[in-house]
Amino acid sequence: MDKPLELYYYLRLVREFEDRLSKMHHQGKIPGGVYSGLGQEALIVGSVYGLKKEDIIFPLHRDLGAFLVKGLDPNTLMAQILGKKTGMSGGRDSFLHAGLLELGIFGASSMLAATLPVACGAALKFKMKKEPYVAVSFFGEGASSRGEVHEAMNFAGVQRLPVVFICENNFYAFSTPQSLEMAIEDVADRAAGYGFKGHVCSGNDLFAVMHEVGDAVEFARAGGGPTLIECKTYRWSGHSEHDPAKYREKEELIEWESRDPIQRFEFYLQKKGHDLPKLIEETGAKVKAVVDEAVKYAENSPEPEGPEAMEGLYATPV
Ligand SMILES: Cc1ncc(C[n+]2csc(CCOP(=O)(O)OP(=O)(O)O)c2C)c(N)n1
Repeated sequence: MDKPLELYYYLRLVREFEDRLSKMHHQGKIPGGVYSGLGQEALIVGSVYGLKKEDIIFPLHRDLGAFLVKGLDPNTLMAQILGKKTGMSGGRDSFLHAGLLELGIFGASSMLAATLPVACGAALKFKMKKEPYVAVSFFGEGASSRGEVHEAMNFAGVQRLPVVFICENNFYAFSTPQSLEMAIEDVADRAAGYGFKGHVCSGNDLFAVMHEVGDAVEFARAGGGPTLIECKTYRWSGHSEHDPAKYREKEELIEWESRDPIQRFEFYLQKKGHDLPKLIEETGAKVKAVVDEAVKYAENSPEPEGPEAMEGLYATPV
């Protein structure tokens, strides 16, 4: 598949997957929370698409799409979300905390931003072993107020670590608006205090994200050190499926929906000469089939046996 079409496929796959999860949540089929990233697809696809398998990503609760773009089988992801034995953690927890190191995906911790210092640890290992890989750590603007973010960025700056910090600024941390989260406009400004560059870009513009992240990854790989990239975006849904998001103005949501990152990319594809209605239909059918198959696979997968919950808790004595 040529690159723009593959990017389009991922944008549509992430949206279809999350859309389906939202419906399944309302049908009572999902044991756990669903934190939709609808509207934020470009920043996820744009950040993860160009990475190597050995690069490690540290996604958070709204970054389900990152798993798909990093190469996780949609069947396995759906099985994980439904708590089945065939999921990454064999049914031991929800999507939120699972990772898969073979694919360079580190599972999130419940404590927001607790993975940023871990990303620095991974980056330090790359640096010490002279491996040409990069750690990419995602977090929201709400999480950016936590102390661990300061500690991680300070350490990354001092050690010139190959890490890229990606702040998904969607202007709300649950119901708290950005104006009550911080006294500055751009989280990226904080990078200066740690001795590295901070850039702001539109998280709804796939190419803008790809350029910023691509440059930062290249810089980190070449030994230049960390970069902070702030992607301005918006989550169309509430914080989670149980949040009706009444704290936002309808007009604000409509404005951001009109900045749909996928429609924007479709416009690009049309300008490139693609038959857009045909492409929309064909890609839609393709991603629907992938998600249908994932749901079927997950629903038909076995539940874990009770006693298995005790496995893997302690290291096996040598
Ligand atoms: C340390 C900590 N405080 C609070 C929470 C509860 N919590 C989970 S997500 C969230 C909002 C996070 O907002 P932000 O970081 O902006 O990311 P977004 O959800 O907007 O993507 C909160 C308050 C938590 N998980 N960890």
